[in-house]
Amino acid sequence: MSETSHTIYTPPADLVATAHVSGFAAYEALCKEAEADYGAYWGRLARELISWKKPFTQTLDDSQAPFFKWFADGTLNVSYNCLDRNVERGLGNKTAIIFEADGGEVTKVSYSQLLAKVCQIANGLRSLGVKKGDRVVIYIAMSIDGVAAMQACARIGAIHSVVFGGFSAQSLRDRINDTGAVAVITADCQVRGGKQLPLKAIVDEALALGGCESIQNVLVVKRGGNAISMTEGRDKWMADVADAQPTTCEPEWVEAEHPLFLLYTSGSTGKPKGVQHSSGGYLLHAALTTKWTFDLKADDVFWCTADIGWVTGHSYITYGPLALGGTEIVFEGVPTYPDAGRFWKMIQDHKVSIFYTAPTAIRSLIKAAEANDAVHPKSYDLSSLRILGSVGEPINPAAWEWYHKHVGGGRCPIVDTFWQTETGGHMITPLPGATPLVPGSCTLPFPGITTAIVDETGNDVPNGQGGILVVKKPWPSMIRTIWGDNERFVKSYYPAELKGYYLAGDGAIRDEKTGYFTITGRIDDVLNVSGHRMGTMEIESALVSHTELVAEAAVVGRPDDTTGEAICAFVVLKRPRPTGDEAKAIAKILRDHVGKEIGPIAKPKDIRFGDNLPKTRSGKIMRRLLRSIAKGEAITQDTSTLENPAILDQLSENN
Ligand code: 6R9
Repeated sequence: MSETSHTIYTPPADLVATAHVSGFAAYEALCKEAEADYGAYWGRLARELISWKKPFTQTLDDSQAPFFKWFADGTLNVSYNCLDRNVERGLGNKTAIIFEADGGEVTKVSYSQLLAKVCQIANGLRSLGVKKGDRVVIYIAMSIDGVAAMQACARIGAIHSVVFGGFSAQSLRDRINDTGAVAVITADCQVRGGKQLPLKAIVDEALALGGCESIQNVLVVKRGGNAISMTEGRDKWMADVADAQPTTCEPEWVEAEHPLFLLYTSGSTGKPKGVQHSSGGYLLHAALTTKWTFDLKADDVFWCTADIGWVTGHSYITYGPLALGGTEIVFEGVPTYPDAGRFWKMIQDHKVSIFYTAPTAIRSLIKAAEANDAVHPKSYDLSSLRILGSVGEPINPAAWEWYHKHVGGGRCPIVDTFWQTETGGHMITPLPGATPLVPGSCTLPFPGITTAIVDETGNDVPNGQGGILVVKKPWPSMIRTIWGDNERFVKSYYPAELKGYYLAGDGAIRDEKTGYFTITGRIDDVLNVSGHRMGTMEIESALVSHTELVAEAAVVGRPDDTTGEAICAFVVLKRPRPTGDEAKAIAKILRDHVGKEIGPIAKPKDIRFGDNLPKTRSGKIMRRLLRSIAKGEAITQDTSTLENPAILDQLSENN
């Protein structure tokens, strides 16, 4: 359970004076406008923020709920909205992206240059036969090329699916297979923390695993110049495909509901879900939240530290800031290289004014700063900052206060933004010039978003009483379906007992007096490790796929000071229970195996071996007991249904 503090921070007067949403009354007025005529509210904003090729005549179509449609008879192009439109309104020479490489080299591109690059890639993709509706998997590190590749797909109506560069060949294969992609865009390598890590070689490995027969082309961006193998007929250098192409490219005008991208995320079963987003509704919310939550203005320098492999990178790097004609940072490296002052140095060097990062990064940088003044924010000039943001997991009040005081100099509001891959953009968040802040609370719903807390039957629970977080009405940037699995979409997000509300999968509580929301954590079998969603079942399947060693495995989370939650695995081997050095050696083999199956982020921190797992008489694993053991707590729960009580002592021993 996360706690909230009781200190209240009111928005700074100078910010209130100039903010897009200025003062709490303005926030309330927007909420009222949405409540009074929901369709008209979203319709107004969709006309104001997006250029439509063909204007829509209907906002929400709920005739096939929960398969909602927004702005369905309108047509647009997302890349046109992010690039051409800005050039047309005179921002051609404005810097769109300031890219800082791992080693510190800086490259800037203007809106005109980015548009030209995107057009060349788009033309290159078209020349290879990639067309509207085709899926393109992007497996590349943080780069201008990565953002441009996504925009190029959007330009020709191809549906991108970005796979985070930390995922293994097996995970990449599974995603390529599920999307049925025709092409992969990758790089020869990625550079992180001074090291080159392979990308193209992993694509080769993924494709060799089989099941990726739909792939016709692999396009490789040159990053490190490392030796790679090229398969004749299939693999091409991006430069050879794109550089000679014209720098203009007619956009594909697509219907608002045309899928813009698929992004895989963990659910409570083993198989990741391909979350499908639309073009019109998604772009609207990405742009609108960037405008109101971050109060983005023409002269801001915006920096979202997320990777484009996660939804935060999609909405707040590739789409939102560009749709508004903003200037943003794209950073290739890691926060601790060459030292843990890197973020602060970059804020100083680039005069960043809006900074958006994850609690896990803040917590690890606090530790480093407390140990070494040289990497403490006080050793840098951070006076350019005006707004700070947090995303991905609950931010504990102590980390919030530190972030506010030492990074924000006590002047900058922190927007603690609650949202999900499925929601496309912010759902519950303060607006910096409007909402008084309480550390540990994501405060109130974004105007027009109808979050609520209910019980198992969908009835509202009173403030002060925790429950299930739902969204009562559909909203423009919501998930449209799980790619290829409408049934799973309905089951996961619109369970029959919840009265047609969207089920977020998180628990939450509202403050009795203020109605402020605090997220209390997932209510399903999904863990949040350093802000990354990991399904316990996914990790369990990875463990049992080591068929030589593993008979059975159960995975739970336990609280961790830095990463929020840590993965703890209980494993029954096909051989006698190991102890001491043998246990350590096998734990390493299994950790590496999970790294290979899913990716390094899924490696369990703790692996414990038992002769068995605690089970009910009907054979169900009692995870609540495992959670207590993982935390090192005494077992106080009822164990009367447990078939094999002695196993608890054995699993509690550290081996
Ligand atoms: C954007 C993103 C979604 C899950 C979500 C919740 C947790 C995200 C949060 C937060 C508390 C916040 N979460 N933001 N919990 N406070 N401000 O992170 O998407 O990777 O899909 O994760 O993350 O548990 O359900 P995603």
